[in-house]
Amino acid sequence: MWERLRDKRMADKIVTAEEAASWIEDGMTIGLSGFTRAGDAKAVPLALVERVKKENKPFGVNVYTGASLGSDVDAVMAEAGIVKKRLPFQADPVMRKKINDGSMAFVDQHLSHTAELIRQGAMDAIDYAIVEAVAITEDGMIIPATSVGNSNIFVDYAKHVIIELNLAQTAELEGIHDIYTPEVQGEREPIPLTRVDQRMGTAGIVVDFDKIKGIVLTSQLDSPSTIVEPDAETAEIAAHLIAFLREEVKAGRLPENLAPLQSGVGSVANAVFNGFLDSEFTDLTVYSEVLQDAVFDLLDAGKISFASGCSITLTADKMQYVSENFAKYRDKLLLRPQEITNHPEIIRRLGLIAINTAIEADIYGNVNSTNVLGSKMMNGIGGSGDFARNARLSIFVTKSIAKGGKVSSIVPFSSHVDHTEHDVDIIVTEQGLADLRGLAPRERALKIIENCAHPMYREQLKAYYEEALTRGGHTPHVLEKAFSWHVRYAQEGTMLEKKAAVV
Ligand code: 0RQ
Repeated sequence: MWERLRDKRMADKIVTAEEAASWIEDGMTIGLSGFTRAGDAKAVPLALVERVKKENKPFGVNVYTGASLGSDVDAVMAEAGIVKKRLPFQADPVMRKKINDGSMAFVDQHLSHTAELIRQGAMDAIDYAIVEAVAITEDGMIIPATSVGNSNIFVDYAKHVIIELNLAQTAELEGIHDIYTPEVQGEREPIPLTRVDQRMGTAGIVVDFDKIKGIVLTSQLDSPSTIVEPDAETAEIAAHLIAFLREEVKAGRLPENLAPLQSGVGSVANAVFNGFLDSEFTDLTVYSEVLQDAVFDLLDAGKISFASGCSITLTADKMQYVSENFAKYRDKLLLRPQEITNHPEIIRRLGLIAINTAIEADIYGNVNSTNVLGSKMMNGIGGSGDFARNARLSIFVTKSIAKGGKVSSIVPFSSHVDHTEHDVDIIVTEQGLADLRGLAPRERALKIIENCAHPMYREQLKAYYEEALTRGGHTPHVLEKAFSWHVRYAQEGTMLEKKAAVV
């Protein structure tokens, strides 16, 4: 243990998870480490739930994180009803249910914004930062585990800090973090990052010794991701995208090793990255938030030369393999705070190719990534907006239909808009790819319908568009029918019109 807890002054601060949890009071705000199941605080939040259950008194806290948590922490906290407000991202079915029945408040925030809002003092101040670490250095610096997320800003601004020192995570993680925190706005210098593999910060989070209230020793690994293997459709999406990128290289708009790649979470995004395995592209770089399985497959295959992210989120087998063989990845990886991985300044400077996932897109290119049928929260916008607005190429991928064809992912009007038509360059489905750059709305509509919609919905979309044209306008719509597809799905269980269903 002492090779992990190298600052001997800290010895007196070791406490049990139960004792640390006893410090958290009703009405407080806690900032938990964790980004897409990686590097999350596990022991203290779970001990807190147990304590509250035993006490059986009204209790609620605001919970800020990097992104989604693993180890059922979100599920258990939501189930116990102790979360008053949660931000900036979650991906848990139990929590989703509470958010959608209105019993829990959720702020769906651009992931790069949380740090700025905390710095500005524009949200409830953090009482306790609870962050996972793999080591505490001789001079008291916190070495995060498999994610950085918002931990640096939580530690900076919290009144107290609790460290969960995880002895089961590989100690080899030390050395892959680059912690850089921008100054307050108005006094800020340009962020000195011009290359994906560049270091500019410290190896860990610098913390005021007196702020550390407790250190809890833990030994639980991250919970594995549940990515579904690529299927025929996601492989087709990848093939369309790679063919497009090939043409961009031929046209001289991209270099042969492309530009730094970003990809969102989920099965589709992972499958798209998998598509690079069989492609001619090499010497690729990644500047993303989540590093999923496919990134490590591409590193192994020698296709990716360097990957910068904010968390490492892997399936069970991959996690074991990567942990046991971490030495071979160490000089090809960096983990940074999410404020930096998702920073508009850097995304624009590096000229990223951003690949994110849509729930639905409309005929003009507005994308919904969050609210099913316009109102039911799925996970959250995550970093997709940070990247889409600022990338060199903003790409959205989705299967053309969902729910066995009862839902078309291309609709007349997106029932919720996360990414406006102004932020969407390319839409790809298994049917094909629509390059929307430089196209006016009326040019976009036909391209999206022809290239991306499923054949079973194409005529129905064309009929809507033709009727819309009779009303005129820059972005023609039949407003009273714009959401009729969603209404039909809610009432009849399918977006397909009856006459079309018979054909
Ligand atoms: O539901 O599992 O109940 O069948 O949505 O859909 O096709 O499995 O896709 O796993 O890639 O997730 C957008 C949710 C896609 C995800 C989203 C239903 C579908 C299924 C999942 P079932 P798939 P994926 C990084 C960047 C957030 C934004 C982002 C996501 C379920 O990628 O949360 O990219 N992104 N952030 O059946 C109704 C439709 C539907 C639909 C799909 N049109 N209507 N349901 N589904 N399309 C994240 C971070 O920054 C951390």
